[in-house]
Amino acid sequence: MKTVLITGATSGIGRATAIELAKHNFKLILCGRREDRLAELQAELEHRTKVHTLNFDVRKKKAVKEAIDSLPPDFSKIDVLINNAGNAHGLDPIQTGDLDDWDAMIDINVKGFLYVSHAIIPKMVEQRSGHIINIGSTAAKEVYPNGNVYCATKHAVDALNQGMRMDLNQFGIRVGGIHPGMVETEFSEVRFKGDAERAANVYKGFQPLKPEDIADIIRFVITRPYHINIADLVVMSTAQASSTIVNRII
Ligand code: NDP
Ligand code: 8X3
Repeated sequence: MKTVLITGATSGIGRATAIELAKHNFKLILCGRREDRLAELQAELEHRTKVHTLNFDVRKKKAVKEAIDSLPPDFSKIDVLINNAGNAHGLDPIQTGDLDDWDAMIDINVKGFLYVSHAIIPKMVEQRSGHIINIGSTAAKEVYPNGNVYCATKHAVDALNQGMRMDLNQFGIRVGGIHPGMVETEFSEVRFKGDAERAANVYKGFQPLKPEDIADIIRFVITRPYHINIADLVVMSTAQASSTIVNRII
C-alpha cells in the first residue's frame, strides 16, 4: 500500500484528493493548519484506510522539518508527495499591491512549497523511489491582469517542477505538474479575504471545475505504470479558454 502525503488537505483540491485516494487503497498523511478539519477528515476516512495527520504552517521551516521527521515508522516511507498547499492573496494592480499579500504568497506558494520538498526529497533519494505532484495553475503558464505576484509564484512552481524532474531523474523519481484553471473551492474566499459575494461571482455564469475533478486526475496520474510519468498537465473547465476568456452565460 503506497503512502501519499498531501499538503493543504483541509480544503478544496487537497481534501477532495484525500477522499478520492482513500477509496483507492492509499495510506494518507494529511497536512494543514486547521487542526479541527484534519481531525474531522481523519475520522471520515479512517474506516477506509490508515490516516495520519500533520498540523503545521508551511511557512515555518523548523515546524515543517519537525513534522515530517515525527512520522511514525508506519508512515515514514513517503511514496507520493502532493505539493498542493497554496493560495492567492489579493487581486490588485502592481502599483497598489499589498506587501503583506505579496509576502503571504511568496512565503506559502514558493518558500513553503520548497520547505516541504526539502524535508521529503532526500528521503525519496535515499529510497530511490518516489512520485512528486506539484500543483501549479493556469497562472503558472500565463499571466493575467492584477494576477502579477500570484502568477509569479505559480510560474516559480512550474520552474521548480521542471528543475525537480531534471535533478531527480537519475534516482528514478517521477515528477509532474498539474495546472488547473478555475476550480470552485475556498480559493477565491481566501483571495478576497472572506468576501463571499465577490468570491461567488468568480464562478458565476459557467460551470467551473470541481475539486473532485482534479482529485480524479491526480488519482489517474499517480496510478500509471512506473514507466509513465505525466510530466505536465493543464486542465480547464470547458467554458474556460484562458485565464481571461470564460464563456459566461449571465
Ligand atoms: P483552498 O483555499 O480550498 O485550499 C488551500 C489549502 O492550502 C488549504 O487546505 C489550506 O489549509 C492550505 N494552506 C494555505 N496556506 C497554508 C499554510 N501557510 N500552511 C499550510 N497549509 C496552507 O484552495 P484550493 O484547493 O483551490 O487550492 C489548492 C492549490 O490549488 C493551491 O496551490 C492553489 O494555488 C491551486 N490552484 C487552485 C485553483 C482554483 O481555482 N481554486 C486553480 C489552480 C490552482 P489550512 O488553511 O488549513 O492551512
Ligand atoms: C487559480 C486560478 O485563474 O484564479 O490558480 O489564477 S486563477
